[in-house]
Amino acid sequence: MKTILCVLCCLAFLFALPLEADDSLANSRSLPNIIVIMADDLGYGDVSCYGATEIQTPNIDRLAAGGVRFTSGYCSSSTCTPTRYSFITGNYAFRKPGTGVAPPNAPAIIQPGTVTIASLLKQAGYRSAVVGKWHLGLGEKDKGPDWNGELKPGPLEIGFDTCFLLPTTNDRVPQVYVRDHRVANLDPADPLWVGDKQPAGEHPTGLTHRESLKMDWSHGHNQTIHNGISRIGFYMGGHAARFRDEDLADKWVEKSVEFIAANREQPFFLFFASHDIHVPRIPHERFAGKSTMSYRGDCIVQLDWCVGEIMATLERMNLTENTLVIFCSDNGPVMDDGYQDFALERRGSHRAAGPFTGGKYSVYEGGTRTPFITTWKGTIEPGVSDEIVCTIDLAHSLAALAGQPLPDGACIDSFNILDALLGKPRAKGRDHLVQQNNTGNLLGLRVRDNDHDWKLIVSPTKQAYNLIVEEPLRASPVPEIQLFDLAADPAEQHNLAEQFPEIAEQLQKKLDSIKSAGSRF
Ligand code: NG6
Ligand code: CA
Repeated sequence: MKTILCVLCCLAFLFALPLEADDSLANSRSLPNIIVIMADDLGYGDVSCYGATEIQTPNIDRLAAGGVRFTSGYCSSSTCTPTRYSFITGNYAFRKPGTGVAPPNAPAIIQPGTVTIASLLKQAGYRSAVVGKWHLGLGEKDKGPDWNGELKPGPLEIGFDTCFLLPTTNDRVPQVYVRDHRVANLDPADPLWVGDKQPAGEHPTGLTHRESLKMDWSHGHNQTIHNGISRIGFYMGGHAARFRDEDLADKWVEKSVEFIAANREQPFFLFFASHDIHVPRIPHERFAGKSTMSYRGDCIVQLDWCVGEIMATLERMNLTENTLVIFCSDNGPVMDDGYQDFALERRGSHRAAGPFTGGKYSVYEGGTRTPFITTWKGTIEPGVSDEIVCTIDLAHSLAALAGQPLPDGACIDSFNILDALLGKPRAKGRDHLVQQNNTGNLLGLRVRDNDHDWKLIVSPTKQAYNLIVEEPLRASPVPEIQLFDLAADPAEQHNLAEQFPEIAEQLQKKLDSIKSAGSRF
């Protein structure tokens, strides 16, 4: 009897094993793939589904036609590094000093051990990749990137399984790709040196060899020259590893397609971090002249092509019904951001920030209210939503989608607005949002209740950059406290702070309490 029981137990155990394994596979497979496509410096009015008429973006428009197009979709900051920091950590960047635009030799800004959108999805069984612009630093604190050695910590130490990166922005040195922990194609016999001081001896720069440049600079951007373009910062060596600006978009698509193909059998998370339409705007030759708006417009066409390629890849691999795609931007638009690329001269009647005031660097709506589209064939009902959603909410919302609770103290400014992102009827987005400039010394607070859509702007410096996107970049004087009624005045033209001082004060108190306690407490 004992032997029979023992044999039965063993048999049961043997049969149970593969069943359990199959079960967990089935569970993780039922999780959708997630792709976040983040454009760079793309304004609310820069794509045709948000009203642009001087340029057509058929692939982005197709996302909107098949998904939810948000009219109050935001990034959390009006520059790149703080928005990306918040997207990845779910925390407002103003809480962490050192999250402003990262220089070429910046060390990793997000420390290993931080709960991130990638670490949360990894726990749920996702394979994650970031492909494209990183701009969140690489390497150890006080040391920065070891360009000729191991580049860590970086994305792989905070939850991503693999990465293929442009380390900072392409107007900053160096022009090399980083694959996982190393500069790709680096020849050890020609080491890469990166610094902020001009090297001794003959070193052509945008100042000394200005006449040789294929795109002239307008402010800054006059240091080391590569590919006929002078940059911010200096570098030498690493010649075999250097890329051509014209090839970036193709490379992001190629590496993303590789990642999707390799992971199609299991849930994956791809952060497609486009460099378009940041300066220097150098599209591939096949996109040159494809818009009426010179380089800036041609880069929008190139960005739209990338979106089309990602979607075509999903279709080819039969993944559209199992993939949530989110399209967003890292900050609002700017025309002349340091190179003479005729963005202003050739803009025609185009309004890059759409109906809004301000752009990149400002906390007026144009700085952070940007295109924001979610699509998932068969799950998301197409439509337009005016719910308030922000890139900072993706950490919490996507963790919820993957069934991952947030650990205590993680993602303190990130809301679970998954239902709103999925366009569910009557689902609510946020009721308030803090908008910040690069360093967080200028803050905006949008608050929505049943009766009002208030916006408070606090500018201790009494200055705002890029207030009118259609004019050369400059600082304009503004009052320290401004209050707008966004429902009646979306363009933030009528300051009501003196008319409704008690409301301004109430919003100021709310802002102070968010600053000290976190958004969800
Ligand atoms: C600014 C640069 C600008 C751009 C920006 C970062 C100058 C004069 N301006 O300091 O060209 O690189 O930083 O842009 O150097 S972001 O989109 O990555 O935040
Ligand atoms: Ca940007």
